[in-house]
Amino acid sequence: MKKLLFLVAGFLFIFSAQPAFAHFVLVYTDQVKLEKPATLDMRLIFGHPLENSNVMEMAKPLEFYYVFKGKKVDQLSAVKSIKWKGPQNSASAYAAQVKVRRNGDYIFVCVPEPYYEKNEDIYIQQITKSFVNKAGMPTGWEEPLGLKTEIVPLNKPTNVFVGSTFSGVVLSDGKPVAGAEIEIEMINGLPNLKKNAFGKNQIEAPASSIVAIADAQGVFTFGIPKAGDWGFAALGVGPEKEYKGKELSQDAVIWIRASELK
Ligand SMILES: [Cu+2]
Repeated sequence: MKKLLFLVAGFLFIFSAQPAFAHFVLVYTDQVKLEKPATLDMRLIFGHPLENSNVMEMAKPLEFYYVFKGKKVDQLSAVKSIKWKGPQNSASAYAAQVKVRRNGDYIFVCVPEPYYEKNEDIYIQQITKSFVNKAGMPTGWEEPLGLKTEIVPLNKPTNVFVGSTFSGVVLSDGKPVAGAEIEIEMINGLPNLKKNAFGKNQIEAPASSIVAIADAQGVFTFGIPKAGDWGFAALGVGPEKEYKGKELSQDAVIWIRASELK
């Protein structure tokens, strides 16, 4: 009996020791609404954006590209290794300079190498999308890209306003995922691309994670309470469940930019 109690206590300890906040892959650039041709200064980072705690090591992504009017434009050769600083540590991340000339939607996709999470003894792979638009012309932000798993936006992701809502559909192998669990975070410490560092927190992170559950059609909605970059991570929804003999959580992540109506 004593032994059993010990075991139970041990399990409780393990579970309570889990971090309250999720990991998020960030595909970040300062300006997502462009007027003129530009070279985007982009960063690929793996961290805890709301808590703004430790930054995690990121291996070179397996894929990095954008989709413009249905065409995939590879950007992996533009990716350079950097160190990214958080308030607690620094870790490997990536920078890329991406030229944008034509008007329309640029949908960026990062497919990272699965990350081994020691605390849980599992691999995590977050297939991540973010959006840039030039000249306000819509050219397909609402289209699925045919990724293994992805969140398809139901609101224009570069033009969401505080006090309105954002909805998305969670897809795995192109099919809606009923009841998907979605963790929601904003980038609390604004990224400083000159210093390659997160800034100071703008708000106090809530004591536990913000979560939405998708309905039977795989749709979720969230009311946007503050301007900034909001990330949505549907956990473990991807079709691949195993990597190197261990459990794989293949997640779909989407980033949107919300602003205040003035
Ligand atoms: Cu973490």
